[in-house]
Amino acid sequence: QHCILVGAPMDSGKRRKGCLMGPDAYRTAGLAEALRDLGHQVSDRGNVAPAPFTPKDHPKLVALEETIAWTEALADAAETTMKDGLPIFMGGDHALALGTVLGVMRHAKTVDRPQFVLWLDAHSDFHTPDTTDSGNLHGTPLGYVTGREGFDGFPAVDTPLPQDNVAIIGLRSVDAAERAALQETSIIHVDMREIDESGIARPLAAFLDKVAAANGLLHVSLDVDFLDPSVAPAVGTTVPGGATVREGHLVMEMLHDSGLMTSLDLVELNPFLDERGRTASLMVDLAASALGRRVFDRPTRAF
Ligand code: DIR
Ligand code: MN
Ligand code: MN
Ligand code: MN
Repeated sequence: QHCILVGAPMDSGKRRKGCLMGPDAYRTAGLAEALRDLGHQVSDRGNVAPAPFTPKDHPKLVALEETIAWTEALADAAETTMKDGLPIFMGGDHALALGTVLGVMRHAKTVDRPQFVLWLDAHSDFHTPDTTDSGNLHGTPLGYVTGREGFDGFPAVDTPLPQDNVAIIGLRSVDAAERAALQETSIIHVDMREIDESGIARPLAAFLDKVAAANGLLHVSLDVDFLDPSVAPAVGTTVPGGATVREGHLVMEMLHDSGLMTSLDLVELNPFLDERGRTASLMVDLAASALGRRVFDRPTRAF
């Protein structure tokens, strides 16, 4: 496979700064080398920059104009790189997915295949600029790409992502407005309780079967806070009770076995909050599992 690394040092999706160091942390932690060791061709296209913008003060929203500018640039970058291989977007905060998911959706339309999105996150990121309490637009990308209203000034989402094509796994922090909206949708939402009760493989396998049956493209958006803070502390929005290292690898290895993943976001890493790059290294190991690193081959799925 041709893996294309794209740096997205976007830091405008929330108040706390530091995610802009994410792309270089992944480079330092050896993401390209890890993927090459698996036999992949790897190119690093450097970092994307936002389109020009003029910041304005807003009573609630943080860095709206900058976030819109990044969305435009990243949508273009995503659409372009999808033609050439499997893009891995090295974030940057989760607001980068406003652009990357829009871009992969545009690409999916040109190849006439349905787009699916797997969101691995403690949070549902289903706000709109109207419903957010924090004003942090990293809490809005799933609202945007599924066509919720209120995204004035952002690129138009001509063909929204169907709710049925989205699964969120790892949930344990959902704001009241998101919860109310989400429960009205057909978006698959798997919380930590369901993972505790049934295991993480079951809901993931069901979703992957759905993607395969539709011959879909699959974008995976991995938020560092999907993982438990004890193993992945370098993120500004830690929530206790997250996925274990083994659950993370299981998800990634299943994604590889499925052969379905066509693009990947690595988001919310804030290297400033870490010691010795341990969270970056874990994220690199997870990405390697998604691209084929394994202990033994498993020719058939066990469930
Ligand atoms: C939080 C989002 N619900 C908010 N937090 C996120 O600010 O609206 N953290 N996405 O990763
Ligand atoms: Mn998120
Ligand atoms: Mn999150
Ligand atoms: Mn909130």
